[in-house]
Amino acid sequence: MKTWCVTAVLLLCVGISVGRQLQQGSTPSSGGNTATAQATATATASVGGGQIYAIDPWSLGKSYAPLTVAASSRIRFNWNSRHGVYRIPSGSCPSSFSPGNGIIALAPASNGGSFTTPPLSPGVYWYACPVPTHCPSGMIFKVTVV
Ligand SMILES: [Cu+2]
Repeated sequence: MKTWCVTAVLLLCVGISVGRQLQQGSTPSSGGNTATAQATATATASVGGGQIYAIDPWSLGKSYAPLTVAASSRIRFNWNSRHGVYRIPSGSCPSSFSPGNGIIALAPASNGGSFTTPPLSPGVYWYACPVPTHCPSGMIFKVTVV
């Protein structure tokens, strides 16, 4: 069930409009043959001075707009079919999701699941699904913590 917090959406729109300009060439063309829904993280809760931003669902068939959040925010991924969450070192999908060299297995692929990051320190974080073809298909998400 999606409950859209109007305030959060308004705040996110600012970040999204900036983020779109920075997005790396993944905008579907009007003649494209894949239906890609732009998904936005929604602030769902406030915990310990930081907010939790939900990616729900973390799934194929969507692209995830870059998000800028305050320090101590957390990101929560919820998925229903076979997905997982890895941290990767850049916006390039790795050819292999073998841990090491900046690739961190946060939540290995599973049939449905949820993963919430710890409170994030300032920096740039790239998250991706490790299931083959999912990252280049759009399951990659940039978070900038300021
Ligand atoms: Cu996936």
